[in-house]
Amino acid sequence: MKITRIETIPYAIPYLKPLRFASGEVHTAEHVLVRVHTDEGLVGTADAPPRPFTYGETQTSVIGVIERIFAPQLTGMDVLARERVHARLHRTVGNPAAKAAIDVALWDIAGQALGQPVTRLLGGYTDRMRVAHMLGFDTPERMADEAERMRDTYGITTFKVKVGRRPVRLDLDVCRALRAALGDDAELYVDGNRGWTAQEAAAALRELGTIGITLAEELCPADDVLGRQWLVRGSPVPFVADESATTPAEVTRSLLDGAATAISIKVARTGFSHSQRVLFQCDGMGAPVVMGNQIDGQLGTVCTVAFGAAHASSCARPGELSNFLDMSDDLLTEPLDITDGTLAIRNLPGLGVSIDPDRLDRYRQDQ
Ligand code: MUC
Ligand code: MG
Repeated sequence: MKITRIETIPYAIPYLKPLRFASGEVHTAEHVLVRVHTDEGLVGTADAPPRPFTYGETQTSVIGVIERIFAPQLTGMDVLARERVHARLHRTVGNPAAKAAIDVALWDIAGQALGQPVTRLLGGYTDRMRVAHMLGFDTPERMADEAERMRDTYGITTFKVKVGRRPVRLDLDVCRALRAALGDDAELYVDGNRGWTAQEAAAALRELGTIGITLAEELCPADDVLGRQWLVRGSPVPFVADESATTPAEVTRSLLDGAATAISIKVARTGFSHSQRVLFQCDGMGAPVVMGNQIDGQLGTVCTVAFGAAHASSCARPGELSNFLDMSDDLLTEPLDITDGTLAIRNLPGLGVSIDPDRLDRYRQDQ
């Protein structure tokens, strides 16, 4: 089966409330729907969420690199020859969301062709994951209200709290308010998106120790090499690399250099193939992983749960699978359903998704 065409459709769906964090904010999901067509009529689907503030990609760059560089190189190639496809893709540096979307779409086609869910092809470990909800910047009261609503409505009891503001006490007040509102049973962890210095982060970690957190993510820039190593050495909880370790090689460097002791895996930036490389590397090195969220809609979330549930180590802790709840609408025909704090895989061939044509017409920006 051969690739005949790669279609890119820009679309925009507003958020009900913006997600704010130390390195940026998102008001509208301005993503690109990627469809890989084949000579046997199967079509693979994937979502590319560009994050200019983190990886430098935009909707225009995703469409440009796929149309001008990747599609001409991949047209005519065997859908199942993923290693060869990746060798072509990686002649071009960067562009993680564009490359990941092509990889995901190829796995979707493989699953459809074999009549098996992608999650089974990846590893088939279990059928669901516990969900962690990501809380963007707001006042302590509003963040605590949101967490309580997520707990009461969806049964979610794990929260990733965005931190990295100045003064540092703004975020410490939030964490205290969350602990008071949710009690001792809730799990809290923090993500600074590089907003603090190593020194600010070290002081915050001392306070956070009394509140009780389980992970600390990107509290200071990894490029502050010595400061970051010093911080990670003294951290009382696993220190997660997210945007500073986005390729298998960066993950190795980060773990060996002491810039992190745990890794966030995002299917939106490493697809399924390279997410698996990262995961197996972490397994081999004894580093825990978190299934992260690149502010994904439902299609991206289907991919994250498919990957997370496929392996024991990727579902050992809750995955960040709920931020699509903040979107005003979505493209999927069958919406995702979080119950009892868990999200189930789609037990259908491929990714098991279909795109609602009316909604795509409403939100696409190219017509
Ligand atoms: C995260 O974990 O940092 C914020 C920006 C992005 O690309 O992902 C989010 C969440
Ligand atoms: Mg992060």
